[in-house]
Amino acid sequence: SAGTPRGDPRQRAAEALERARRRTLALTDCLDESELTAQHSKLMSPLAWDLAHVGNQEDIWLVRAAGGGQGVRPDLDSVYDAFQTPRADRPGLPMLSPDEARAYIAEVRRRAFESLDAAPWDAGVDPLSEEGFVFGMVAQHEQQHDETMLATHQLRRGPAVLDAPDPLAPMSRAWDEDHGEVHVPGGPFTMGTSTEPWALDNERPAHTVDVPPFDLDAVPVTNGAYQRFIEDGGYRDARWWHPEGWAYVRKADLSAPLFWRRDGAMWMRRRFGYTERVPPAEPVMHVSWYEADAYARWAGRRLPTEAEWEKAARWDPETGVSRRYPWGDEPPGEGHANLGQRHLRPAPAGAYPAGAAPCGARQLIGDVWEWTSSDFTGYPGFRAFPYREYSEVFFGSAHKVLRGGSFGTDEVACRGTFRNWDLPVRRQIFAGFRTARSSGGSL
Ligand code: AVJ
Ligand code: FE
Repeated sequence: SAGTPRGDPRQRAAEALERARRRTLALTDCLDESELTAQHSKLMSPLAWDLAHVGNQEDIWLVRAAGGGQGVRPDLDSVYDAFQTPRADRPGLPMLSPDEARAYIAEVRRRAFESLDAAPWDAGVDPLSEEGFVFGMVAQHEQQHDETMLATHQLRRGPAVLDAPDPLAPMSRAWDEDHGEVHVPGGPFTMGTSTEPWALDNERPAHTVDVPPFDLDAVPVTNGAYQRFIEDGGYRDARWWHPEGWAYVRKADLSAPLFWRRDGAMWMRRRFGYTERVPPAEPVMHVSWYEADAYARWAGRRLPTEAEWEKAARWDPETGVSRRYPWGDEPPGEGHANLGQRHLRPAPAGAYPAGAAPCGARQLIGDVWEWTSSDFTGYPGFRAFPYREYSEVFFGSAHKVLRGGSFGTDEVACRGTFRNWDLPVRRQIFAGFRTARSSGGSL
């Protein structure tokens, strides 16, 4: 049925874990010890911390919780607990050296595979291991840190160390000029999931939400469109800004997305160690929620709610059923979406026609995370699982929801129901947005 992984669940888990590890090593083997232990930005951990942290979570959840073992290094839990030490203070921790971290995570992985072989996966036997949930959770966790490490690479100064081919441009017109919008009719749809086996607690349970009719940008807002907001004095006009956003741009003295710099009449940006002209047709990224919100108001529009985003991405008007992905239930293929760090940038707006949703919107999955207007809260019937610190402690009005994944998100950590969240001031993540308006006049 839809939402059930194909093939042997053990094999699916093993493949997801191995794919995550190949990526973790690719992101860390390319830098020397001093670069791995340096703090490239106060916003981020040293890469050597992420490296051992993914292994420590695997030690806790796969070696100990699922496998019933003693754990490889329980004494390291406090060093790699994200809640005990904020990112800015992590350089002061008694961390493993990069080589020690590599040996630690390899040993944890060896023991995790023993747990995987022994796990009783009959439905109902053990909620921690049913359908391999906890293995999927750990693979998603490592991939999320890999995306965070990719953001650290973007913040790092110095010569480029990563390389990847560019994504294909759309075949058709210049989408940066007039990208148009799509219509989503009003009415109820199923939001969230109760059947997707590796869905995290915050995606559950499935519930009905009645969404009034709205129009949505067919593609994410582009650099070209965003430049017009800048050139129209958008950053200097309080009318467009949320009051907190206005205070923030004044104080931080912001005038463009992070990593942009003006060179005469041209906008330039730094991207993974290279400086290049800002490509007008590409989705804008490295903007905070406040900037996205201000742009939308300037454009006479607003950010979509999280429910609107998910209805546009999943609701099939033919069947009334919510899909796993905009294009259907099949896992993301290379023609559907720009995911998995195959490329080191978003594709131009209008790419991936095969990944379009029933409403016609493109690039909802992949390319850039999309800010929504919604606060991160639990769905009706939410139950924290397997630990409160994954989601529940972040619920409230401090964090805004992002949807859809970026070019740096692996498919295991991305689907139509997947919810990401961050503070509205965050700019180092691979986040952009699209805008919406209610049908029939009012915003
Ligand atoms: C879901 C991306 C906000 O990185 O803080 C990693 C994921 N949780 N380790 C984050 C996560 C625990 C989380 N985000
Ligand atoms: Fe983590």
